[in-house]
Amino acid sequence: MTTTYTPTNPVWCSGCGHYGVKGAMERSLAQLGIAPHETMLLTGIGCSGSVQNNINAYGYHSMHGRVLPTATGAALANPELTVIAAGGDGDGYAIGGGHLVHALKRNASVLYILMNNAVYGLTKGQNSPTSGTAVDAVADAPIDGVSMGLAIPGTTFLARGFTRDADQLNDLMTKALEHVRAKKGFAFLEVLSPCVTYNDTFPDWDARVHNVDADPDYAPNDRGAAFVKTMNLNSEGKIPTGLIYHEDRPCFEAELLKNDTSPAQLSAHDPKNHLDKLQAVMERYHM
Ligand SMILES: Cc1ncc(C[n+]2csc(CCOP(=O)(O)OP(=O)(O)O)c2C)c(N)n1
Ligand code: SF4
Repeated sequence: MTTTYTPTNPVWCSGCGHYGVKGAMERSLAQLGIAPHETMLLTGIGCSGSVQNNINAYGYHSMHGRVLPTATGAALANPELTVIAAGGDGDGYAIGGGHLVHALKRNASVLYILMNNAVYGLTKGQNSPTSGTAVDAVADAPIDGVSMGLAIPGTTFLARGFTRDADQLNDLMTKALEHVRAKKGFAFLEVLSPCVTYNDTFPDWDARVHNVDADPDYAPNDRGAAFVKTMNLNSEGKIPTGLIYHEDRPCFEAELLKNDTSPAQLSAHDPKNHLDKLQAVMERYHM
């Protein structure tokens, strides 16, 4: 008997930016001909994380902030899968911030989509690491994912899209998926995806985005120049979008196995050989 999995409809508010992320994800996967059985989508907790319920692929809903280690494990365990991780700015820049830094540094072949709405949507409107000006009464300086990504030496693919510009977002997501499929490592795509209910940033972001893809002098393979340009844009109150940085170097999986691809080493990484250990761990959690 064949079981067909039909994704449910999203539960998001009308006008939520996350619809645009879901649309771009479906469009890019279809354009590249990546089938549902070749795709695994893992997500964090948040309105953003619920995208996992609505994409026809293998799925896993991780604990809040913990999606990246789990996604890295999936990519290492089954290199034939296209592994996509997704979550919000609370998930990825607050509780999961350390994991993001190390995922950039490690460069395993995973696409990470961080849906930035500058607020905690699911828990009803608290300040997030990117809120900046007050959602709550107290404002502090916002984290900038682009500056952070450029500052980590391991970063190989860094981009920022905006759900308002569906074609650009689709293009960036396709490029990011190609990077991951070619085993070039970790692709970090931050998407400006406004929360229309608790912090409607559409008007502000509409006025401030600056697309570096449209600048013929912008060189996404020059980290230093990218830093200067994006920092200058930030200080002018602009938000850089587009392909910010791209570099070719071996991914973590290639580095891990390059010195030893003997059957013993490959077998040590084969999850089928560890089912007894997994069973023992699961037993410990039985009441
Ligand atoms: C360990 C843990 N801490 C806190 C929470 C509560 N919590 C659930 S979602 C969330 C933040 C959601 O914001 P974000 O990640 O930005 O996603 P959004 O809902 O805005 O898409 C928080 C704090 C939780 N579920 N687990
Ligand atoms: S609360 Fe905000 S982030 Fe959550 S579904 Fe509604 S608009 Fe989207």
